[in-house]
Amino acid sequence: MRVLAADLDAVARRMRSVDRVALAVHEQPDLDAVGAAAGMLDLFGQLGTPATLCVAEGELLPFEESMLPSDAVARRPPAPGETLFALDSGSLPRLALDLGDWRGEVVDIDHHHDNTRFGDLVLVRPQASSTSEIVCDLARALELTPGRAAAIALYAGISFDSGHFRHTSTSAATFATAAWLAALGVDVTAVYRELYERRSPGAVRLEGRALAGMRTVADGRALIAVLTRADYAASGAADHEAEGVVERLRAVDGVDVVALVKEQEGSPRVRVSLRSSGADVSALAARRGGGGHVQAAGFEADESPEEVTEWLSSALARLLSTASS
Ligand SMILES: [Mn+2]
Repeated sequence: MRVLAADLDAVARRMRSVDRVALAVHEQPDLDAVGAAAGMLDLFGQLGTPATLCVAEGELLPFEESMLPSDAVARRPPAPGETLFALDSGSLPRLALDLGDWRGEVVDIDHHHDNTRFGDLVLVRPQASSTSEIVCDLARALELTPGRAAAIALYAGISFDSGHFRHTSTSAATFATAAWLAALGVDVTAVYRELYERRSPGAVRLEGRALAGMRTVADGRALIAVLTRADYAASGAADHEAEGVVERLRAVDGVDVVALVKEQEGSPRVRVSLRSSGADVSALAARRGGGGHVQAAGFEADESPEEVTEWLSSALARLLSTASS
């Protein structure tokens, strides 16, 4: 594929001229992926261009019922002749989509610093808080304002990816965009409640187990928490309910890197989430075939939680002994 540098206006121009659109998001889509997709669907709707969010069978879209129009989601690959807008995905294989033998134009819109620049048109802004924020930039370049439902989804996407406006990716532009969305009628309190205050008792119990068993590495500069199937069973929590744990670990004073090792029900056996306040955890994740952002990354492994934890302990001890302190 040709790789062209594209600016915001080039992608906005392409959005105006394209005939038929397939949108795609990364596997295990998060709220930024869904928010960006909802925003793009709304913009293409206003432009009068047919657009469908194409997702592989079995991929769960969070808040799908409330944030995405039901007739805009299809469990199929892109159709011939559709231009594929890939959202929030660092690479083509990471898409929650089996492209099969589909070939066509690809537009890559993302904020991951390790994005492989895979599209015919590439709009990658690593400094953006979220792909949802970039979609808002596109809306303004097109002189369009998202409808209220799309504005809510975009605001939710920004809130989610920025850790509710506190990660280092949160800039003045992020706040300006959030203000713009709030002015479009987003009830920011309602979104906060919906995103962060709907935890189940099981999720809180699960967090308690993870925190109680956490281990310290490198004199407390790294923390590792492990959740096994037994922890999920004892707390009565579902797989996706471990989300708050890494953030809780990260809030500990004097900690540079935190890791959460989660044992899965099926395969891969283990998923690891990494967060840091400076050290490059995406490089660490890449050594195990994973990736992500400098300060937020992850990988998967088929070893036992214990084996992965041992590997992490020594890798983190090495990383923090070489990193400037
Ligand atoms: Mn994102």
